[in-house]
Amino acid sequence: MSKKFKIIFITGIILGSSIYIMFRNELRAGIEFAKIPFIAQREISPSRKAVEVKPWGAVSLEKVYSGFKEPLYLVEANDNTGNIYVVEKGGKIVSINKGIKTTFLDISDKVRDREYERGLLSVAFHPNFQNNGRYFVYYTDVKGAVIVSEFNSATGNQNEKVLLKISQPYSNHNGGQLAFGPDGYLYIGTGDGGAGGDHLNNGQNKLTLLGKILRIDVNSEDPYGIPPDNPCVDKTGEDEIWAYGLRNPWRFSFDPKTGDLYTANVGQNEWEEINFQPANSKGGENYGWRILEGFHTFKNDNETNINTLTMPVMEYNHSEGCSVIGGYVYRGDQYKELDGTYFFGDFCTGTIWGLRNRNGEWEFADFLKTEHMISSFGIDQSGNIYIVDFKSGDIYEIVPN
Ligand SMILES: [Ca+2]
Ligand SMILES: [Ca+2]
Repeated sequence: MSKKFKIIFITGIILGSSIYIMFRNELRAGIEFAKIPFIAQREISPSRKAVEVKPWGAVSLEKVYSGFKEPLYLVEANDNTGNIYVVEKGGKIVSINKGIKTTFLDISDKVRDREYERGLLSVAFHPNFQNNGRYFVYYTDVKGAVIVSEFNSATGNQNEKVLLKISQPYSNHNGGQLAFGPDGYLYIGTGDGGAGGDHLNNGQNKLTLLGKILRIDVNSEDPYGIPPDNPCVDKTGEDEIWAYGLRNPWRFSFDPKTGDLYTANVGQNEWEEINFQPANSKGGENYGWRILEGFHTFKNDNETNINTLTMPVMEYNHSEGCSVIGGYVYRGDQYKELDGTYFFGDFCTGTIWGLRNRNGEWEFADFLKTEHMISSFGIDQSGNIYIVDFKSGDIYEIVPN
């Protein structure tokens, strides 16, 4: 073999293996690889902000429910009934109470779920659901557009009221989280529209609803009102925007005690991140995508001053996972040592981490290594935290050892 040929041959193998690793990770994450451009010239530094420590409590998983089909989410309605609601990707919400399952909503005929990241993605119950029966769902419709719509428990799958319809340039990165904040507004996480590298630059563009966290008022106008203190009201940008610069905030949640917002933002090819927004935030944070992936420059074509961006509080590399799955802050009564611990995980490796702020410093620990394909975490009215296993259809509770 000539020297020149050897170099070409070895380069080919290295390039081939990197592409294979990327392809495998994307496939496992259920992300379309084909449209992802090859990114070169990355600045990689070891920064991950939160410091790794030993777990500050011992937990294990206890199987509590099973038999769901491709479950993606679990939540309670805080209506004192004890009903747990599990969202199935194909378009059903199943309620379970004392082991009895009931189909709560079936909109399978409205939902497109052929692709990995499409389907019925989450539900949020109105804070006054117990009295008004109102709830909100997030799904991709038959044409692939993201829909946020309202239903009422009194009328089943009839009388759908569409609040938002956001067309999607690609099938992946559809966001999917709905949650009511402590302020009573509905927060909505949208993805950057898909493909790879956010080549349409939606995350940084405030004239699109893609790549954002939105905040709307479902208690004022029809179908919804804009909270007057949203950051883009009377300024350039869509009035629904609360925060921007996100790639795919698949899951976010509010600390049930403090109201702080934790957003897990799924990364491109290298870094998965957790973002923290204190409860007293006025919104308008730029979480950096596509300028940054985690703490690292991804594509800063306008030479944005990165000091204007809100950095994550933690990141991890694709050597430890492929797709971050945001969870919840534990505020239950069972285990005082874990009070204030934000549990989250990874879809590919099944690792479950805990993250907390202690005396102003962020620290994290590996709490559990599991074999589960974690699609989501869930929480009940008592603050117990669950994991949803997409593959087996089982639900596990995180319990103290
Ligand atoms: Ca505006
Ligand atoms: Ca970021």
